[in-house]
Amino acid sequence: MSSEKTQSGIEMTTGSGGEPQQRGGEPLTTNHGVPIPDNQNSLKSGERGPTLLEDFVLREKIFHFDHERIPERIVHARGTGAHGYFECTDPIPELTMAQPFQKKGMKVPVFVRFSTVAGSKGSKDTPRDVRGFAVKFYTEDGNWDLVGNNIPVFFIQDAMKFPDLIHSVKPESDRGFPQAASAHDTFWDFISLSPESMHMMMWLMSDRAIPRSFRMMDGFGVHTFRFVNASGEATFVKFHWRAKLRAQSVLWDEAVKISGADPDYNRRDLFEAITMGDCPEWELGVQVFDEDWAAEQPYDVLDATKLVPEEDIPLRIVGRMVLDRYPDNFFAETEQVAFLPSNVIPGIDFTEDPLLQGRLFSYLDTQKSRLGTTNFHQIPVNAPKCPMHNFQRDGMMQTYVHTGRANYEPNSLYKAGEETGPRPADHHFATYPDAEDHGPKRRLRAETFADHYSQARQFYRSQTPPEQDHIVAAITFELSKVDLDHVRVQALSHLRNVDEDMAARIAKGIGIDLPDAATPAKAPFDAQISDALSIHKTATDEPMGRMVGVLVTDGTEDAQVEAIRSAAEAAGVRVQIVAEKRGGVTLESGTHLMADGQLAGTPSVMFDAVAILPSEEGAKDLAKLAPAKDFAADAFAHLKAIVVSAPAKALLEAVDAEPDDFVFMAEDDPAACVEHAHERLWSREAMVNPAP
Ligand code: HDE
Repeated sequence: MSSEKTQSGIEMTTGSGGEPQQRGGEPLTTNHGVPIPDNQNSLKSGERGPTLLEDFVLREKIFHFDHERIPERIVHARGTGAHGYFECTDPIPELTMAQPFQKKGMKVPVFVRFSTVAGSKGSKDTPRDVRGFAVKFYTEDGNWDLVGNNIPVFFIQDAMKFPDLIHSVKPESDRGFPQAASAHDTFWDFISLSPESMHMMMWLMSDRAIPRSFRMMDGFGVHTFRFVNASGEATFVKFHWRAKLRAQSVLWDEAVKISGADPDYNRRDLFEAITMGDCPEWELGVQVFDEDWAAEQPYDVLDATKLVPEEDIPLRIVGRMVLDRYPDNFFAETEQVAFLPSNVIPGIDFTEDPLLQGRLFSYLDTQKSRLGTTNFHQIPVNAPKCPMHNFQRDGMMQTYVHTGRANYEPNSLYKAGEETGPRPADHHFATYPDAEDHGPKRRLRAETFADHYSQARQFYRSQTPPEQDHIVAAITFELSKVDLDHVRVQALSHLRNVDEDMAARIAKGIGIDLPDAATPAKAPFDAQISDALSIHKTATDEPMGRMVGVLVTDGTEDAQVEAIRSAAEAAGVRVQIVAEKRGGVTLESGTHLMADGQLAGTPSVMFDAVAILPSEEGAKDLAKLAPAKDFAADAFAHLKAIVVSAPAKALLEAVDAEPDDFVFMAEDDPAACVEHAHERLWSREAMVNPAP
């Protein structure tokens, strides 16, 4: 923000985009700069008389308010964003001339938006859903948008099917529900009539679809792109964002309860982490391969329902991304940011992936309907940070004041110095001249796209047993929400081709007979197990970035709280104090401890691990409170590490929580809740919530 005097001496206060800022204290004006005396009362004829039409102050205020909302994104409506930077750690000029990858240590500013897909803007953060992971790099060669997801494959192979896919998952058209949910008839109907979706469905029914935090989520460019180097040589490339805190998820029962306790769970987490200086970070890995290698694979690299296993082409880490600044204004930045997969820069090019090709049109098109003008690129968050020149002019909401006479090319006026003209360029985006003869025009699906089950099977079989249990439980839950029998049967007929045992467990869970298997377009094969596909097998062994909840009462021992706090500080773990009243408690020593959350509004689902530290008297009080019992029961059912003071054992007993390896005595090991904050005791799950 800056303050400057105009020639006439008027002081202008502007933000980074040149927009007016309200700092408090300045006289209020209309949008046209007229100072106004009163922003609270409309202009009336007499003290109790009618409001006058001439009140332009009132009319302008209401007029602007009436038009504050813009259409929400047709998909990915609910999201949150942040500014940051990408830093090159391993330059790859031999592979690409893309500017972010040229020099070690070179930093490029980025804006990132994370989102859910199906829900409306006002829905919750924790539905079972894919998460968007869209990154805008503001490079010296223009904006490059890597518009990805937290799942490396997609439901469909051809953009032609996208409107149908989205119609099927959105609230059903006759009744307008369910909101932000895939567990309903129309979605499963579409899915089970589109077997190409089976691989993506395995991911969607896995824990990947209920991330603990955006900070603990990997991202993927999904499509195969092309890298092009300065000599014009191309290779195929796939992009992966790998979270520094590694991927972690919540349990389904937690997700359901979090959506009630804090529908903004993921958004708040990102905001708090960044504003507290705990800046989230990802590595960017690339998988690079050539056309010959691609031609030998049992799948087509142009098919977005397939991934390239990391065991076959390991990730080469080329940089890191840090998000270090939350937007100043949610609407101006996060809501108005417009990502375009068609935004590529010299060194990055598309492939013939038919899903990607459709996206190249859709995103540009949708911004016009969402942001209302072809000039959406002038909105500060969308504007390139490098020089930009062309002869496109005018249009709604034109904010540039183009000067000079020539608004066309070729022109000779430029030479006369009246117009700057296009930037002289020996460095520019040149489409990779794919020389392949693609044959006659036809509407069809390539034969090489026909195997719908092998990678779905590979994903399922690469999971640990608890992860497989979660997939079985998720599909059982979803299909139990499906009312139409034939849809369940259709779905199960495909699931049999993925894994017989999984399908049998789901059928048992629903309580129906296993139908015949669907006839595959191409017989699946057993691909090699890929550990990289499992969250559990690639999990972190550090609790950094997690949050511990400490439930206290009057008389709680100071030393126990202190031990947790100091262990947490050393480990980069956050601690929140929870008490019956927000005003806090008086500890054993007589010290007052303020609470960060009121017990009734801060259930244990908000934390990765908990400590329940009541005094003798406090434990008796807690035993009478339903939220206290839920706090303990849920922490136990959600397989978390629990530290308890001796009196709190009674609370555990009251909720039938049998102490096990993840229940620790505060007298012995108060910091255990910090040490195990990134872990769950999976063996407890069979006891408390067995999968079918
Ligand atoms: Fe999108 N998608 N998409 N999508 N998508 C949109 O563009 C679309 C697909 C993704 O935070 C829309 O600006 C088509 C794959 C993200 O602003 C829209 C197809 C992947 C975001 C659109 C796909 C994505 C969007 C709606 C199939 C992962 C949010 C608003 C051909 C690689 C971006 C907008 C943000 C948003 C179309 C498939 C990711 C309608 C036609 C595959 C992260 O244009």
